[in-house]
Amino acid sequence: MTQTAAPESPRTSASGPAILDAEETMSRDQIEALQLTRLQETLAYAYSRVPLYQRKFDEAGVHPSDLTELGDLAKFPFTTKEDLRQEYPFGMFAVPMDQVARIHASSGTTGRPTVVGYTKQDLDNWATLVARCLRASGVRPGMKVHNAYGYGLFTGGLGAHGGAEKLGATVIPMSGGQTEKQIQLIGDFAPDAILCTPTYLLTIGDAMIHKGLDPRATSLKYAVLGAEPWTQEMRHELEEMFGIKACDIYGLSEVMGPGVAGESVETQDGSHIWEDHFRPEIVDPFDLTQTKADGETGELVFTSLTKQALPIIRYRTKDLTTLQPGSTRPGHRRMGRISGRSDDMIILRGVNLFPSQIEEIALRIPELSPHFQLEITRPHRMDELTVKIEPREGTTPEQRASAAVSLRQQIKIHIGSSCRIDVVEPGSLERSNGKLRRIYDLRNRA
Ligand code: DLL
Repeated sequence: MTQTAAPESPRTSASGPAILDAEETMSRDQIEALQLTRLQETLAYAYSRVPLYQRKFDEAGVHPSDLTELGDLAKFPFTTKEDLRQEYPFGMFAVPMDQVARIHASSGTTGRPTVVGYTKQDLDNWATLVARCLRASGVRPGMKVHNAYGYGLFTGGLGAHGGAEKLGATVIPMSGGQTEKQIQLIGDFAPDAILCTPTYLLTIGDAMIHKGLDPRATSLKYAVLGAEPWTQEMRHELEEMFGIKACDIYGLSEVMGPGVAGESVETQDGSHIWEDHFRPEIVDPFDLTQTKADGETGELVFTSLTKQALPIIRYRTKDLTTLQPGSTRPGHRRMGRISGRSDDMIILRGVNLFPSQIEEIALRIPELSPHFQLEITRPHRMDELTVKIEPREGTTPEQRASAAVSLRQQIKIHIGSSCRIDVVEPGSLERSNGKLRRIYDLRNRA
């Protein structure tokens, strides 16, 4: 009897080599040629369809036809979160509402939320770019992906979901929170990869250990982590804890959502920005007219090249980083880790301080977690810093007390600032979409 072989399913290539999009393998020259055409189209499109851009370009005395080379972009005005807030809710949309397929919004803990929209084509491009990131980070068609980014108005959950589906993975749409249930489903469904914030993966790992489970014994092999800054120390800790490879994924709602840039598992050398869809620049946050060269630190600025519903021109991310030449995707530049936000730098009694420095120190003290908040007050005439930090689950009061002493000493030695340490209960600091607000600067009100 002859047997007909079953048709090969595209979902059987879990261990096969990655098949890249044509744009991923373009040379730098090809990318820049594509960027120039797309930039000219985007500027003309935004100017003719969004009153705010028309007003801002006119005020700055520039016209889309002034862009004849990529460097001309520096003549155009910046866009800020404040612009989106002022045009709340839909004033920056460039298409009629019947062409908007989806709306997302920032959590808006202070003031109005920022609202973003997508056409069907935008959603398709977004899924393509997230799929690229996941594939670069080791995820393959046919793998099971546990998605613990929050679903809802936040772009993390649905953005990651669309990319994982587009890649041909099996998505488990768990969303954030319910740590007990996360642990159960990771055990029962045996996912290959997990998508969530780095601090939430740590919370899951700590909770497993607290229950007597070994995170290294799970089926997980890859983690694709982002939505908040994280350090190399955190990567090492999570990779050791779970026996996985952890890669970065970067993005922001105003520019698209997750998937603006993603890291390659074989090099783990920073996220490649998908430059066929976004033109990045680095500018001096204190003198915005100064564009920085590759390798120099400054604020990351993005212009979208293909977006229909919400074209975004020179959006100031406030994220501080560098641009470097591409490695595994040579036509696309890589971003360094985000060292901080230009609005997150604390000047404490004249010393510049970023939350990432505290994270690095906290991770070297085994009894402490990197879940912390910095509170700055000025009760008399001097600034005072209080670090509120959660200890690891299962630590004793004595261990917590001695960890607080070590943390205070290490901050004094490495940063030069004296501070108070307040070790709070595990899980007690407030989170939004799995992210902790790091800084509470109460100096003006104190
Ligand atoms: O956090 C989108 C996202 C979701 C990215 C899931 C990655 C994974 P927003 O809520 O608009 O969007 O927050 C954007 O988060 O400007 C950065 O300050 C920070 N951020 C995002 N990804 C990273 C990362 C999403 N990989 C803001 N490293 C950005 C450091 C990140 N910071």
